[in-house]
Amino acid sequence: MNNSISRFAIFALLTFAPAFAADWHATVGAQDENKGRQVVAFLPNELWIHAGDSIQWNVKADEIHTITFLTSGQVRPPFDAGCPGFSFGAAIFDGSTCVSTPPMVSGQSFTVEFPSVGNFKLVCLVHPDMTGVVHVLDTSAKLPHGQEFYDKQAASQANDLLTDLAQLQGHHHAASDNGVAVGAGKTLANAGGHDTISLMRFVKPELVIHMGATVEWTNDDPSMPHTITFGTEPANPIPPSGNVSVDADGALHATIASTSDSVHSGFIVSAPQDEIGSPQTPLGPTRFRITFTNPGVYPYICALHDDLGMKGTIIVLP
Ligand SMILES: [Cu+2]
Repeated sequence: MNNSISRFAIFALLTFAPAFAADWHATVGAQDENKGRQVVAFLPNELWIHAGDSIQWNVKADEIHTITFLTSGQVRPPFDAGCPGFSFGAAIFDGSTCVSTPPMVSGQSFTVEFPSVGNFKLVCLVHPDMTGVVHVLDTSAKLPHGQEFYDKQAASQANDLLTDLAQLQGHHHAASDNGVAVGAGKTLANAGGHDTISLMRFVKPELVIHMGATVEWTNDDPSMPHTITFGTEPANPIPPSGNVSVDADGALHATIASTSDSVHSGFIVSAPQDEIGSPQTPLGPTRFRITFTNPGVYPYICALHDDLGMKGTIIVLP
C-alpha cells in the first residue's frame, strides 16, 4: 500500500465510520443475604452517556422494582399498568413515548437505547423515593466517567446503604410493650435523585400478651407500605378488610376472637409529601391495632413482603 492510499484510508475511517455506541451497565436494588434489608435505589442513580448508547439495568433484589422513563409532565401510572402500548423487551427512549418494565426481581434485566440528547428522569413506579437521571450528551462531548467508575460507585453505595440500614435496625424499637414496629426506613438523596432503605421485618416478630390486650403496629418508614394480615390474604391488599374500624385518633382497629379469624389492615403507610400546587394528601394510616379476646397462637404476615420473610406471631395467654 503506498502512502497516499493509506492516508486516504485513515481519512475515510475518521470521517465516515459511525461512532461506536457504548453499552453501559447499572444495577437496581440491593439486599442482604436474608432479604430483610432492602436498598430501594438505582445504583448508581446518575449516568452520563452519549447519544446512541444503551444502558442495561440488572436487578439485584427481590423486592419488586420497575425501570421506567415517563414523558415530561406525564401523570404517573400505577406500577401494574405501566406505559400504555409499550410491550416489555429492549426499548428505545427519546423522551417522546414512555417506557416501563413490569415489576422485576433478582436476575432480570432491561436495556434501553438513548438515541437523542437530553436529561431523562428514571423512576421506579413501585417506590416513590427511588429516582435517578440519565444525561445523554452529544457524541462529541467528553464523558466524565467510565464503566469502571460506575461499577465501583454502585457497589460502594449498596454497601453504605445496607450498613446504614443495619444501624437503623439496631436502634429501632416500638414505643410500648404491646407495640410492634412495622419495618424501619429512611429516604436519602444525592445529586442524581432519591434512594430509600427499608427493613422488611416486624421488628418484634414474636410478642406474648394476655387475653384482652391490644397490640399496636406502627409503620414509621417514610414511604414503604406494609400490611398486617391474619388468616386469608385478600386479592386486593390496599384496602382494609370489612371488620376493621377507625379509632378516634385515626388508627385502624380490629378484634380477633379465634385463630380462624381473618383480619387484614390494608396498606399501613404514611401519606406522601405535599407539593405546592397540588391538593394536600390525606393522612395515611400508620397505626393498626388488634384486640385479642381469646388465648391462642396467631401467626400473621405482611401480604406485600412475606416472600422476603416478613412474618410474625402473637401469642395470647389466658
Ligand atoms: Cu411489608
